[in-house]
Amino acid sequence: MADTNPTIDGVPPEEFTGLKLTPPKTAAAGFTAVVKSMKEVWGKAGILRGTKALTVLNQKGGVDCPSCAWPDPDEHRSFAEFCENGAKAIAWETDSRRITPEFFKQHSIADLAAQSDYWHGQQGRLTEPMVVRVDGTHYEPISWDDAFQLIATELNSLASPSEADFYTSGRASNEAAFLYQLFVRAYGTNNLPDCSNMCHESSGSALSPTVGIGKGTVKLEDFEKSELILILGQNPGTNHPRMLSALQKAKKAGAKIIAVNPLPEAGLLNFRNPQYPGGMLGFGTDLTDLMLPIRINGDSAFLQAVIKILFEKNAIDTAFIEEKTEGIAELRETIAGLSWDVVLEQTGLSREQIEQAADLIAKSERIITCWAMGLTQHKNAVGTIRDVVNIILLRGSIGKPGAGLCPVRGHSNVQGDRTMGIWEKPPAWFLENLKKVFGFDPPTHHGHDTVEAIRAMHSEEVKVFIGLGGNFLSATPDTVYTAAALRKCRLTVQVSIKLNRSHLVHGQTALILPCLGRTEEDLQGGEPQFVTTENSMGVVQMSQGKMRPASPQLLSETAIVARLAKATLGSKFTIDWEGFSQNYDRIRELISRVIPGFDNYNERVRIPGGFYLPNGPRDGNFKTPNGKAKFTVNPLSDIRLEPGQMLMMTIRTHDQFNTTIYGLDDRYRGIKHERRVILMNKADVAERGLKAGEIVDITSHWAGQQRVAHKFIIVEYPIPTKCAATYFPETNVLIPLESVADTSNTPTSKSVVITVSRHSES
Ligand SMILES: Nc1nc2c(c(=O)[nH]1)N[C@H]1C(S)=C(S)[C@@H](COP(=O)(O)OP(=O)(O)OC[C@H]3O[C@@H](n4cnc5c(=O)[nH]c(N)nc54)[C@H](O)[C@@H]3O)O[C@H]1N2
Ligand SMILES: Nc1nc2c(c(=O)[nH]1)N[C@H]1C(S)=C(S)[C@@H](COP(=O)(O)OP(=O)(O)OC[C@H]3O[C@@H](n4cnc5c(=O)[nH]c(N)nc54)[C@H](O)[C@@H]3O)O[C@H]1N2
Ligand code: SF4
Ligand SMILES: [Mo]
Repeated sequence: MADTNPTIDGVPPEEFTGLKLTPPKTAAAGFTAVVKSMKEVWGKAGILRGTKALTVLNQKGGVDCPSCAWPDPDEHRSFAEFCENGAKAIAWETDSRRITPEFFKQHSIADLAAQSDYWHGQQGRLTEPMVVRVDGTHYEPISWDDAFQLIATELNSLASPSEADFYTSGRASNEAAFLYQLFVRAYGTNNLPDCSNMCHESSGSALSPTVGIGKGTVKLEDFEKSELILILGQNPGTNHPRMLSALQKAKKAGAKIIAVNPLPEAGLLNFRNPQYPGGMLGFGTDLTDLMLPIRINGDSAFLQAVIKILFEKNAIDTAFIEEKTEGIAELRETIAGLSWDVVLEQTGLSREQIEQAADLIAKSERIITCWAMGLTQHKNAVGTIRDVVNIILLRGSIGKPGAGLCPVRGHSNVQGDRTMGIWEKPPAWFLENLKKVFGFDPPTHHGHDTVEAIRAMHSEEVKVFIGLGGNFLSATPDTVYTAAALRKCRLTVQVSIKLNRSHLVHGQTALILPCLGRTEEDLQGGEPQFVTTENSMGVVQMSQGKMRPASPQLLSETAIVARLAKATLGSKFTIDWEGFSQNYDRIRELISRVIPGFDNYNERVRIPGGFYLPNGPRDGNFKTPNGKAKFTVNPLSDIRLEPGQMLMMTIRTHDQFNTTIYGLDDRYRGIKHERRVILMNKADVAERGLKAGEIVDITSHWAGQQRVAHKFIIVEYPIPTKCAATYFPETNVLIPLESVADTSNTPTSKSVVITVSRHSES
């Protein structure tokens, strides 16, 4: 493969920033985290604005943190209900710097593409709608009316509505998301790919058929009531920092914790809670009782070995299994044939370690299993998560306090967006309800998910791409291919708050539509509006921005969707788009008529703290066709590494939110001021005749194809042999579009087969 070019291929520039290494940390948070939060917020937003933004963060009636989807306590919120990374998200959004039309006049699109993702984020907030027309080199201002007209004309000129794709990133509010899917379906397609397709889709695919709901079943308060918490493939210290408070409380109440992770992540080891004086002074709580340094994608082998031991010990909840489940006989029979040799090879663990874990599981009746991307982004991800379900069902550990399944969601409203109908495969009941309430026939054929959307753009079957938030180019796999796909579009549109790479690798015509962030006051017809979101535990609550908008020209996402719908559909349906955007209560009123669990939405969401959505399994009811939870038989990983190959996971640093790069450090892992690194085991480095600090190129291998990412510095790290780690999105160029999880079609961002070789300037 030839060298890649940021301007054409959408890859970040291959420049080093100056690596500094310190030993990995063995505790998370504490005083440094507080100092970092304040430095970030005051540095970007200024002291007054920054403090104002933070005082309403995660408070009842305030702003729901726009970062992750971890829930807030139902009761007793402290004055500082946020974490370092929540503060970074706020600082990033309340940035006092501005990108004006003058900026785009000065910098061509090609120049901007040559800058790093970090630099893009440092330029400040977008302020006006911008357009680049066919063969243009620079973005130019465009009025909102002209922008909507341009999109409407393109959409209405397509031979079929399925020639357009409508992406959503998980920060969009319930109101914006509901209106968006309504518009897209009224327009005539289910082409609603979203970030969830790359994230927890595997969890939904695993949970819906087995327990009858595609979401988690625990509440925050369950953590304190649990005897055992299993955390698989998740780095909460960085990605869900306030989960550490819940783990700390659980520990203090006597729970044990098992962490399954190739890396000894600081947040899994010890937590110094900055909300308590002791935590600030450096006194922490040890969290994990059993740390299992598993090989990448060895989880299914680990879980199946545990299941085998549970059967052998007869440590199963027979009464629960008989009453509530089906399919155990087949599981028992298949698992009996599991080979320990395969288990030990795939997990890289010892038999004793696995037996210790099984022992703790066998002894506990109230078990919570938490997981995130370390489980969901593999070929056999859905099967692995179904094995998590198998363990929970064997122990009867669901439908009672302190027990259950806890997929920990990513984006702050990704779960709510799906509830609102952002789904390329909408269930029939949802479409029927839309028809009943809005009087049109929604399309029933399935639309494109993210991977299918990329393929469809590449084959020019799709000609228009619209992104409600997110950074499609950088978040998706196979960067060079995806860049080519976006470039083939007639029109690409990005609704954004800051500059990102998806603005710079674009269709023949492209629009940037700048919108309000969640911290900003949203006035419609002079009346302040609020939006609502659903967190990882199914709590729906309000969020109301209080800050002055970054520019008077910004529109809310809801207003953008409403005006786009009006421009495109005119008065084709009796849907009062304008009325919706004037008063969000009207949208919520309609949501309550379409989606179960939202009765009296407007009233109940105004109660401080919001309300829980119904959750069958939480109450012991499995809404599967016959009312039983299902045991399933699942495959092990079929990845066989050839000599010299390693399996690579692409992970987040402590200084990023997905493709948004706040800074260049990965503080807890001791990797500073550099993102172009590859973490390898010392033995693997030596075996290849390489040395720590050397620069390598990484080649991925897939079905005879090779993809290359250039210039990464070797960092020796405590990671199992044959495993490597790099940061996303720099290495997305290595992930083949075809390499996806079975059933969920999620890109396998955590299982990339690679080799490394000394970098050569060719
Ligand atoms: N600050 C911050 N917060 C975030 C985000 C962010 O980027 N920054 N992103 C948000 C989003 S959208 C999401 S989805 C979540 C992501 O949250 P995480 O899933 O925690 O994020 P990743 O960095 O992808 O980390 C995956 C973890 O799984 C481990 N892992 C990787 N492969 C395997 C495996 O095969 N088996 C096991 N057992 N472990 C494995 C890695 O070592 C790492 O600790 O965080 C959300 N919150
Ligand atoms: N290799 C690899 N790839 C991955 C992953 C991985 O672990 N490894 N993780 C995957 C996962 S879990 C996810 S969720 C996806 C994330 O995919 P996306 O959700 O598409 O990406 P983000 O980086 O979260 O989006 C950032 C952009 O959102 C815009 N934005 C921020 N706030 C707002 C807002 O309030 N409104 C609007 N309209 N725009 C806003 C900003 O302009 C910003 O540039 O990436 C996936 N890609
Ligand atoms: S844990 Fe997540 S939601 Fe809570 S403050 Fe931190 S980043 Fe925000
Ligand atoms: Mo995610």
